[in-house]
Amino acid sequence: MELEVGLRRALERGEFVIHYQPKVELATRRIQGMEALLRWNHPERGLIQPDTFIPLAEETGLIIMIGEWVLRTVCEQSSKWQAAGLPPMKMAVNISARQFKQQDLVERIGAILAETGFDPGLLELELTESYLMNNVDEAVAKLHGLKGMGLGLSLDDFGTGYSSLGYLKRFPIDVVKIDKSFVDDILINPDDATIVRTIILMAHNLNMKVVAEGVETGEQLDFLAEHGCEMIQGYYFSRPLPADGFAAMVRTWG
Ligand code: G
Ligand code: G
Ligand code: MN
Ligand code: NA
Repeated sequence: MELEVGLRRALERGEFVIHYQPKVELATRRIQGMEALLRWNHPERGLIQPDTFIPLAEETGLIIMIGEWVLRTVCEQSSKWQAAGLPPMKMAVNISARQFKQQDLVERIGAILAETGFDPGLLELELTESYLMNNVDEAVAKLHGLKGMGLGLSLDDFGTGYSSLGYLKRFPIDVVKIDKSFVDDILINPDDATIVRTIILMAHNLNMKVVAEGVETGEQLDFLAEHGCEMIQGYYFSRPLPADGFAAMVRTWG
């Protein structure tokens, strides 16, 4: 209850902040894009991670307003960076189940793009299979609506849900994100190594690219590179950083 009141106030008082984590393209070692990750800068408790408050925001429906704030904020931030001379980079935003369920999701996102003048080609949505599978026909129609506006679509936490490969081919998805839980033990657990290799093969056969999440070591990176994974996200390159820190990192990057 206290948290719910706090969440409402957090929006009004501007207590949310976004951190950015790079996605690095293995072939070129360049920053291809980033994932926007929400944090709550609580006046007493300090920086709160999203796992603590996103579920409540979902339950109460506040996620709709928070999600729109995130979208608007990252579009504005990205435009500021480009005005300051940073190269255009893809911006990925997480979309929760409740947000995805909105009937007018496509129109709402279109309105924010129009309002901020942001290039839809640079915006990517991270979606999870659990809610796409809930109502496949409706999901397919929405995904085509989003693609029709020029957005990129990626499938987050891949492999952790009840992935139905039969449905996967119906989704116009550009990128599959291999969940950190598979990457963690890639070098010591043969089953995880097999799963990761299989996800990469499957994605490529469906014309999707692959991002591996939670990459922390050079050995993990080498394994992923060897098996054709295109992009890496993880502490090996960078933790999620506040906007200023992210911009500084981009400026000094290789
Ligand atoms: O950095 P990490 O602890 O940031 O993120 C934890 C989880 O919170 C991730 O699974 C991520 O998908 C989710 N998350 C982070 N930012 C957002 C956001 O802006 N919107 C939604 N819906 N989920 C987010
Ligand atoms: O939306 P998603 O669940 O994919 O969010 C990614 C989560 O993984 C965020 O919480 C982010 O902070 C976290 N993360 C990203 N890279 C690493 C990493 O290399 N190690 C660990 N432990 N967490 C990571
Ligand atoms: Mn994500
Ligand atoms: Na994930």
